Formats: sequence, structure tokens, C-alpha cells
Amino acid sequence: MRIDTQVAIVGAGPAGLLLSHLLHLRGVESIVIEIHSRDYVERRVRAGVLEQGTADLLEACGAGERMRREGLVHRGIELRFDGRGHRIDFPDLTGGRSILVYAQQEVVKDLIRLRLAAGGQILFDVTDVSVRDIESVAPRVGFVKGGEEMELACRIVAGCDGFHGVCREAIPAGVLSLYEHVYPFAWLGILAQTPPPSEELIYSGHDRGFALYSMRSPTISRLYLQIAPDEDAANWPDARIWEELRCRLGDDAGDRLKEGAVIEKGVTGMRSFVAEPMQHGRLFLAGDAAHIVPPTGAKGLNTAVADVRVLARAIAEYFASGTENLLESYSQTCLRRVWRAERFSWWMTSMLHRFPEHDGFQRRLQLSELDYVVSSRAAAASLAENYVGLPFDS
Ligand code: FAS
Ligand code: PHB
Repeated sequence: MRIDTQVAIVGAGPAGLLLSHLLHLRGVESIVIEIHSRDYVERRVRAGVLEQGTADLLEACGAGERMRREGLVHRGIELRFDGRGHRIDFPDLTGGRSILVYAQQEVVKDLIRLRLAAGGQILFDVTDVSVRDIESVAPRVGFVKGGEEMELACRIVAGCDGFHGVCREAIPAGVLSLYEHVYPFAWLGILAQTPPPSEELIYSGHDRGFALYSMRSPTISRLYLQIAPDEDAANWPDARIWEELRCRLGDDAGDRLKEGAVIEKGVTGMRSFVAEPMQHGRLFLAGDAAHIVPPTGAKGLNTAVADVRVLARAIAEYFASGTENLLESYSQTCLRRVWRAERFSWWMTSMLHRFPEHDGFQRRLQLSELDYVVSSRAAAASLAENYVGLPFDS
């Protein structure tokens, strides 16, 4: 069965869903296809920090009501090393900007509800997705739903299908330049029914390895430990996780962390990845389909949002006036911000994690860098402005 639409969007993550709604608000029709079920994408635990620009854009497009009600405004983070904590004050260092702690899956839920309420089409549980004729003016996306072969006939395909999707693979060999860096560790993350040890996030650069103390609410903590890259979560029974989390929080803070029921446990690999250009023919990549950052800088979701903000404007201009200027400069416009997020995420990861190959000298350099960041206003401001998010188009 053939379905005609203006824009075929592959992937119902934050990038695909937000793009579909931004296009709707600009009078452009789109259809989103997704391999997983609605329930699966709404339960998938991922990011938790929204830059101010991301929160403002979600609010501006009508997805902000619950976010503003349930999200936690944070005006700083704590960096911990050598047994001491140091607060980075965002508004003071960035002229009033802050972040919002609101779970990615809640953003996904809000966007799905908004799309469906506006009559948007999201086809869940599809299989055998293939992207064709992207070098023509009439690309197509094939898939199977409910055992039936179907095809979206469109003018533009938006590849929002994440790192392991099919869209990037649809670009002919030799077109893309790929930049990748894989880190010699991973993160073990848990969601736990216990109050976080602090009202703000704590980034701990401990001698035993990195740890992050984040949250989803005043009663639900999101906690991460640096582990070896190939470690099995089965080697980490809850008791061992709590003991290590307390240890990496440090003597005077360890008792602030109360044990609670572990709701979710998972291991996330750590890599930096960029595919250039982010477009080929009538296929435009956005979010994790084009670039990956290690989560230490909380940039993954936010950079995906920044991409689709640029893409929505470019596609709307094309359908409104036929001009392709913004479409042609899409990749170049996004890559400047993407590489800034890559640099900041690599820098935070390099400064806060223990590297197996590091010697005493390199460890001292890390600690000196941390000491510089917390004792120099200029260095702290650099961290703060990147963390809260650089203003769009800056
Ligand atoms: P997404 O991966 O969110 O969405 C892509 C969608 O496409 C998915 O729903 C997928 O099912 C679908 N899809 C895939 N293949 C398809 C196909 N062939 N056809 C149709 N649909 C297809 N960032 C942080 O800041 N903090 C974190 O703690 C954090 N944790 C993370 C943990 C994990 C395991 C991962 C993978 C990422 C994490 N991130 C984190 C980064 C994360 O937030 C991403 O940057 C964000 O999800 C990017 O959004 P999208 O580009 O929409 O991609
Ligand atoms: C999270 O809350 O999941 C989170 C927060 C900050 C990060 C990474 C993850 O840097």
C-alpha cells in the first residue's frame, strides 16, 4: 500500500517526534514510523537534563505544560574530587540561565500525546524499514506493518532513527566522513526508589572511577558508576552498587545516600561519533542518527533537539517557497553546534573519568584541571555556559 505525504520521518524518539510537531505548526504534513511499540518508547530510560533552550522550545511548541509542572529547575551542579564538593553556580556564571531535570521518556510521552491530539500519524511496531531513491526528488520509505508491505511516498526523508538505525546506512559508501572515538569504560546506570543525595546533580571524579548522582524526582534517583567497558551488569548486585556509590561520593557525603529499590539497571557504552555531512540528496539525518556524545555533558537529547529546530525551519521554507537555501546549509549549520557538544562532552568525560592507561602524572593533570575549573571564574563560566546550553544560532 502506498501512502503519500510531504515528509517521511523514521524514528519516534525525541528528534523524530519534535520534528513532526514543529513541521505541523508550520503547515507541513509528515508521517512518523517506529520499529518499537508506543509502550516501549514511552518506558525507555535515557537522558534526564534539558538545556534552557530545549525546555523553551518544547514549551513554545505546546509540549511544556507537564514539563514545567513536574520538571525540576536546577541552578547548579556539584563537582566532587579529592573528597570535597565544589558548586558551579549557573545563573551567576551565565547571566541567569539554568537547566531543567525532566526525564527523556516524559518528553517522548508529551510529544506523542501532542502529535496524536493534533491528528498526527505515528505508525508503531513496523518492521523491514528501507529508504529508497534519496538522490531523486521523490524518495520512498518502505516498511511492513501488520504483515502488510507499505510505502511512504514523499519529498523529504528525515532520518531520526538513532545510532543503530537504517537511514545513515542508506547513504552510499564514500559520501560520509565518519569521526569516532570509543572510551575505555562504560556507565552502569540505575533508577532507584530513594531520594537523591543532593538537590542538585553531583559529578564525582573519584580515584576509584567516575560516579554521577542525578534524579528524576525528589524520591527517584538516577545513579551512574564508571565500570569496565565489557563488564556484565550481572557482576553488579545491588549491594555492590550501593557500596561503590557511597564510596565514590566520599566519606562526609556517603551517609547522605540512602539505599532504595532498584527499578531499572543498564549499561551504556561510551563513544563520541559524528557523520558528515548530515544530509545526502533528500535524506536529512538528525540526532543520534548523525552524532553520538558520551552522556557526561548531558548533550545527547539537547543536540538532537537543536538539529530538528534547524531542519523544521529549512523544510518549511522549502515547501512554502520552493527555495532550498536552508536545506542546503542544514548540515553546515548543525555541525558547528554538534562539534561544540562533542568537544564539551569529550572534555567532561576526560576530566572526570579514570583511564586505565593513565599514570600518576596524567592523574595529577586531571585533578589540577578540576582544581582550575572550580577556582577560576573564567574556567567555571566556560563549563557553565556549555552545560546550560549555548543559545541557538550563537
Ligand atoms: P533515539 O535513539 O532516542 O530515537 C530513535 C528512534 O528510532 C527510537 O525510538 C528507535 O526505536 C527508532 N528506530 C531505530 N531504528 C529504526 C528503524 N529502522 N525504523 C524505524 N524506527 C527506528 N543522554 C543523556 O544526556 N543522558 C543519558 O543518561 C543518556 N543515556 C542514554 C542511554 C542510552 C542507552 C542511549 C542510547 C542514549 C542515551 N543518551 C543519554 C543519549 C540520548 O538521550 C540520545 O541522545 C537521544 O535519545 C537522541 O534522540 P534521537 O536522535 O531521537 O534518537
Ligand atoms: C541523567 O539524569 O540521566 C543524566 C544527567 C546528567 C548527565 C547524564 C545523565 O550528564
